Amino acid sequence: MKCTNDTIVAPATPAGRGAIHVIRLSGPEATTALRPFLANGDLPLPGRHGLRTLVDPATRLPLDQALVLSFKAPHSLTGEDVVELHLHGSPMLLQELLALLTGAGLRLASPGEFTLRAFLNGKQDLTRAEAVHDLIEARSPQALRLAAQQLHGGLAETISTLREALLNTATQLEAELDFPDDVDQLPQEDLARTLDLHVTELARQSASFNSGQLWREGFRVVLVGAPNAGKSALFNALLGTDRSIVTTEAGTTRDYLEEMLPDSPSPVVLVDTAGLRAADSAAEQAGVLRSLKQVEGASLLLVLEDSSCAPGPGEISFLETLPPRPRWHIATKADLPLQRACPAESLAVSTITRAGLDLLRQGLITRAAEALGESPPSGALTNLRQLGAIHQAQLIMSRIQLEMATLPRDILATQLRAALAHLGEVSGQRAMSEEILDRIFGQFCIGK
Ligand SMILES: Nc1nc2c(ncn2[C@@H]2O[C@H](COP(=O)(O)OP(=O)(O)OP(=O)(O)O)[C@@H](O)[C@H]2O)c(=O)[nH]1
Ligand SMILES: [Mg+2]
Repeated sequence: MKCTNDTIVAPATPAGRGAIHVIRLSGPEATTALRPFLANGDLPLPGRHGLRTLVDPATRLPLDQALVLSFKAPHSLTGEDVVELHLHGSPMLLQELLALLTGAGLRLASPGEFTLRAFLNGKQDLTRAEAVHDLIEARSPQALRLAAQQLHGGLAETISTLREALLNTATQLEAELDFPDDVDQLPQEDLARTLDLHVTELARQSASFNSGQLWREGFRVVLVGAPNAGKSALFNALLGTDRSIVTTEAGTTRDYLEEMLPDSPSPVVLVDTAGLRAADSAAEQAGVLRSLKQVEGASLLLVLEDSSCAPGPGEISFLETLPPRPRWHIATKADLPLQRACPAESLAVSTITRAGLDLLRQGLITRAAEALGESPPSGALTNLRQLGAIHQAQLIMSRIQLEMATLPRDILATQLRAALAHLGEVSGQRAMSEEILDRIFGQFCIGK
């Protein structure tokens, strides 16, 4: 069990030379532990900052002139006593000071531990904590906007509205049971209508995951086709770099590669995959399985066919059995003589003459923009953890809906409470296991 009431310390800025480095301390001993490091021993008042000379406590030799910020519990980021040291951006100084602080009894924080404490101390719900992580990790302006909206409480509010509605129904049923003389029983048809509304709202919320993912991860364009169809060459041509290996040998690409389409106003992620065929070797088979996994998560499939040769054995049937995803047929190697009848709607491209490449690039950008829409979806789910919790609530609600006529109302009320608990997991209102919290906060960087 991780200790949550000791005092932790960590750098809050990336390592390396720069203008400043920030070190954070949080916990009951934050101010006491720092005092020996101050030349004249005085900290700025809580909520204030001040320039201080930092010294080595043993030798009293100066270490740096630092801006010191002090916060008193509960009025701080973590809800605990917090001190921030804004130092000059020297990696050597950072290393030395951290060694002295940990030597003085402070514990080096684990990744995300400051945010975990903020969550445990009720300063931030889980959706906002996850938004901080998404904000830091954002790879596109769209991902940044979505994270900012979630940080502002977009998802937390939506979940709270959903919970409120379910809670009203649960409370009505419980009141009927507890005070049968004072509270009228909700007619069966009204209850059915209310449950329908809850189920519809939950379905809407779970569907919001797709648009949330699009804004967070980008529009995923997966290049698929037989070995040697020209996927890696096209991937490189769209990126403008030699990112993927291209050879005349069939079966060159084994693992998938992904990169953002450069200079695209909407986030487009290009994914190069291993060629699809009934592979002989275990390594190639594993590559094919990975390609199929990528197909599952695709926003759009670019289905490539080499127009300069006849289809290989089983090639077309392999492509036809791919899961249903929006697709765009591409006839590759358009600079060579045509040797096969590609689908009529195919776009002919060549990485040698660059024919069709601008059209393809523009088409991808347009499709991505259409899929994403103008503004970030309000209150959308953005990760699988949140989606899992909503799915659990949906499962229970669908069962209640089906069995409503036969289930006694006290059981209905208990089931509604169970669905409510799952909704509470989204923003962390329900007690969470240490394992789940570790999984969430362990993705953060140290010092966050
Ligand atoms: N003439 C011509 N050759 C091309 C074109 N695109 C790719 N090639 C050639 O086709 C061969 C296979 O290209 P790759 O891009 O490696 O094919 P792939 O689909 O990635 O193949 P795997 O990784 O084995 O699945 C290479 O020799 C390329 O140089 C093109 O537009 N025109
Ligand atoms: Mg390849």
